[in-house]
Amino acid sequence: MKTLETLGRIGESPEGMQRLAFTPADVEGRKYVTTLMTRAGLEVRVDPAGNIIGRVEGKEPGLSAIALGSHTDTVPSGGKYDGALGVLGAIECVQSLRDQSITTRRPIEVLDFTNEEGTRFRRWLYGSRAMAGVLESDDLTAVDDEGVTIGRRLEDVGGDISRIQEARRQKGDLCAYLELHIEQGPVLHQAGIPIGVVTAITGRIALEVSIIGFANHAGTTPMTNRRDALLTASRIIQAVNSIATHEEICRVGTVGMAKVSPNAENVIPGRVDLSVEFRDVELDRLHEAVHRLNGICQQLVLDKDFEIKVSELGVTKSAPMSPRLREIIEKASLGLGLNTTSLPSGAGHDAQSMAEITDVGMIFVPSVDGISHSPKEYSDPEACANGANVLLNSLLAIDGEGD
Ligand code: HGY
Ligand code: MN
Ligand code: MN
Repeated sequence: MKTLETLGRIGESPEGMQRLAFTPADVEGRKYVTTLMTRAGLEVRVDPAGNIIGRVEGKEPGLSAIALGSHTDTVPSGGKYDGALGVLGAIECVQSLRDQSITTRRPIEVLDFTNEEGTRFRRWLYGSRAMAGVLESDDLTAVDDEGVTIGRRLEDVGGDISRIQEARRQKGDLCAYLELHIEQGPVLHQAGIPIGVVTAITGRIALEVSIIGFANHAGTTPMTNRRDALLTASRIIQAVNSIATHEEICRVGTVGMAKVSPNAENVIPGRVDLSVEFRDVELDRLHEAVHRLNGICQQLVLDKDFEIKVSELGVTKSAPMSPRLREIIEKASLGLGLNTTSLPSGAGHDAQSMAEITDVGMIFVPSVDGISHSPKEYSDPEACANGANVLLNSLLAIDGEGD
């Protein structure tokens, strides 16, 4: 709890956590994590994708490592537990083993992934996708809203875009990846169940929708002679919501960002850029949602004489969790007298990238009132300790496999 509170003060503001990837607060948070890793006896390195990797060798050389991790970047005005609990909980496990002079058979790696949230470049799970070898070409040339390239930002956190392929780990490097995370939803808290064993992580399609109308004088332009980009954008926002609610084409649809130009109260908006994301565990439902949105935009172009561009920024496949690790997490929880339930994750996680190269398992602990990506995000000390203990005992069970 002490390390969570200390990290929770790095990048804290009255509106919540502002420790966005590549900001000075992110750099400071990474320094703190590195100090804790070193104190726990981990050998620390930063890979070309900026991922912080702490490693301690095991008793038996040549065995593949067990990895534990998550991320420490936050969304704007976010909470103190999303990601942080998983990284600090993992360090706590290694620290506890060291305090009790327990050396595992296998090496252990603690991972703090770069830019999991993807807020600035609209490309999430960045560090874990680099480690899994699933970055796409646009991921290497992305430019943020200040016109700075991802390559330049990576330098600020010790990365090197020219060598980013070296961040890739091969299948077999790791024997398992475990991630402790807050649920970020209401299920565990409402049911009063302390541990969630994740079954699968949702898929997601991220889009940019640009509506180009015509900026004109708000006072002199007749209502019948306007191409108001924000008015048309409001119809698209309504459509995104309806695709997921009334039409039930996919599980959720959200417009989280809207950039209005020229953004002046006395100018009819000439252009609006919207972020759109759809999520569902079924990829074909995501493609169907995009197809439906494209149809609605084409109709608006015909009716309203607008230019509307829909560009796909990224598709993230859903990932099933390993049955082997689900059983280990389940047994570790029950062994600690902690009830569990199995549930899917509506949030995305680095574990879904790591599923490309190793078995993955996720441990959820309750989020009070299911709130997350908000300064109101809270998990109580007992929940955090339960999660860390299940993580530690799952780690030991994996290490004891094959005996
Ligand atoms: O957006 C998400 O689902 C995660 O918090 N990155
Ligand atoms: Mn998040
Ligand atoms: Mn997270």
